[in-house]
Amino acid sequence: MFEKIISKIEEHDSIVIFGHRNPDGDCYGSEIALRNILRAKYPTKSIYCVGSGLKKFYDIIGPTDAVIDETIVKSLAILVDANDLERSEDQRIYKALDFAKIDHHIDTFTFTEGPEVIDDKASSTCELIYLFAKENNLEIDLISASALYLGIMTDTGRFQFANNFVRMFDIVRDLCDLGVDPILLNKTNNLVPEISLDIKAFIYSHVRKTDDGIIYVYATKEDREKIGVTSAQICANTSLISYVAGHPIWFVSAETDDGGIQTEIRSSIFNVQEIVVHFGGGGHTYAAGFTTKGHKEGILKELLALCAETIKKGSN
Ligand SMILES: [Mn+2]
Repeated sequence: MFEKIISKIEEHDSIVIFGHRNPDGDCYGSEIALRNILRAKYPTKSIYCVGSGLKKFYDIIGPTDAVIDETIVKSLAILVDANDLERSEDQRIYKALDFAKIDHHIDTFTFTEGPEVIDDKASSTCELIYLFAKENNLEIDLISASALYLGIMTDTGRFQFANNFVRMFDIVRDLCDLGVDPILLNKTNNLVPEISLDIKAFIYSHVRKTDDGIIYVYATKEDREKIGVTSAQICANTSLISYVAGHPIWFVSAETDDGGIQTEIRSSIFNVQEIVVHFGGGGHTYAAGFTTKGHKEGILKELLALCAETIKKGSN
């Protein structure tokens, strides 16, 4: 499955791993695990990963690397957990010498720079990194195992969502066998900053509903500034308005600093990935997101109309 990726890796002496903006557990976990696994196999190559990572896990899983431009221009860039270069958090990816990609988002056919492995049936990119290691007989050390566990745990909503539960639990079992401490990782993941109380208070007091069955929250830039958080921090809270009976689609939108709108949308039964594609977004069938610019009221109206249409179509 990963033959083309491994031959690209063998071609290059310098490799930099990139992930998406607002990195989550799967993005950060994939980057760290892939870096460590490759470093162990190729001790003479220079191998790094970049991006802001998840600081609360640095004591357990460790930080990403500071990499200078001169390194990137002579490196193979491996993009993980993201559709295309545009979604990379570190936009210096465009300067790289060569490219490869490993991802589990629904293909948007926007990565054309090199070989890629996409499996949108995989629970997480971490699951794919695990399969990559197994296929190539690469050793998974304890930190990499912890990083992979983190990605699988978070991207599956704590083992709730998967296409192949047997494969997912087989992998998780093996990671536990390698010494992963699920209680520690879970506790660390649960830890939230005090400001999350203000975000929750805002979300719960600004819920809007439509007759079509949509539940949503819209935060203006002023709303956000009053709390002192980013649009990404607001949008990370879709689970607070999830699974309300009679409301099969829910989303959280927040105005960005540069005049755009960021949205994270979820559904229990409808394909919301098809909705976000209209706004240049991507993701998974039941969990997707986008950031777009334009006339704010117009975007919200269009988004609500597309959701209503999706519910109506699906209910017929
Ligand atoms: Mn992911």
